[in-house]
Amino acid sequence: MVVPTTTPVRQDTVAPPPPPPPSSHGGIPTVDMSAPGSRGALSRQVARACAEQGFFRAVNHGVPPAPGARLDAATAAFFALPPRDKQRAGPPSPLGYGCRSIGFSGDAGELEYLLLHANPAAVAHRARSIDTDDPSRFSSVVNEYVGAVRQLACEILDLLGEGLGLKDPRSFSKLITDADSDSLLRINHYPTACTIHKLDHECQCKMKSNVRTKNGNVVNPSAGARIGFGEHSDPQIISLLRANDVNGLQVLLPNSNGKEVWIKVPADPSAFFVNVGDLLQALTNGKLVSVRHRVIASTCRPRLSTIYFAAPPLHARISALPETITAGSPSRYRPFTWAEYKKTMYSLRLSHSRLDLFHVG
Ligand code: GA4
Repeated sequence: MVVPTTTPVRQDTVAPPPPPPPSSHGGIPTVDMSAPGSRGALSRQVARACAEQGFFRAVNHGVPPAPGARLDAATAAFFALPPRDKQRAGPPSPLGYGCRSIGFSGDAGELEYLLLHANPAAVAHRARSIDTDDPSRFSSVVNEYVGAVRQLACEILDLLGEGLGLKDPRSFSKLITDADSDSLLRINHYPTACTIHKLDHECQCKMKSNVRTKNGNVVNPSAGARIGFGEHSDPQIISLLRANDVNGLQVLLPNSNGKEVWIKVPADPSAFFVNVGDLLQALTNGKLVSVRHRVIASTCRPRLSTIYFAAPPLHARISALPETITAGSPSRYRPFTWAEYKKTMYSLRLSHSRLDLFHVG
């Protein structure tokens, strides 16, 4: 009789192979969206990056460069306008043109920006104050970009749904393709140190480097680094950022000793940087993590970044998907609507860990 030297393994008990570790870009996981290999391996790779870092660089993502280049040209032309012309699109309410001031609680950064609702009717309305010569040209440039980036966001969310083994892998993407989706597009311009001072002077922007809150506290002391956009997590489902070749983005990640450290993200204009938002953390019962990040403005080169914040409709009810709840990991957050979450976030400072307020127990 021949005695087998190893116990045969039954095929149906074999666990799927672990995902290949994403390659690294200065410590930042990189996912090649067009790499040869199975969709299963790709979905596990995306899920792993979103669970471990809440952040990754997507390369070979399939979004053609032309819509981004057209949007960059249109927004750079806007930021080059005299301050008085830009102010026609402001002040931010929170949408519109903003200079230094962020939100309503006294936060500020070394930047100017355009914050737009991503739906075409809202874009058309806002375009009238942004491109007074040809608003419909500006709208079509924005809509074309949003269409292309939303498609990539859906693809990433579907891969996440598959990687997490959801019964309906489209659960996440359905929230952002809803006609009433509350997604936003933000274009941030971080001018050089001397340009922003000129801007302050010309637009008589009351916000200087030290900004005081209602109770008189200094909230953005400019000791050392120029804080372009202070530490925060994105509230929505997922964010896709594309920027020019100027560094500045940093993410807060645990090092090999488990201590959280700021990691500099090397610029890559051809890539999208993807980060998990608070809602995705809540929907997955904390399996995916919403990463804290910030931008340090360069003193000598202007940074231009465009971020698509994919969000559900205001009335969408956010609660952990059943597949993410087990006896050992009960529901961590109480259900809430996106409208309720938005109201809370606008009452708080940028750096607040607002999802903690929805934690049960
Ligand atoms: C951070 C992510 C997005 O830029 C943003 C920001 C929003 C705003 O600028 O109006 C907020 C901030 C962001 C979270 C807390 C609140 C709201 C400023 C602020 C202090 C557009 C978003 O959705 O949330």
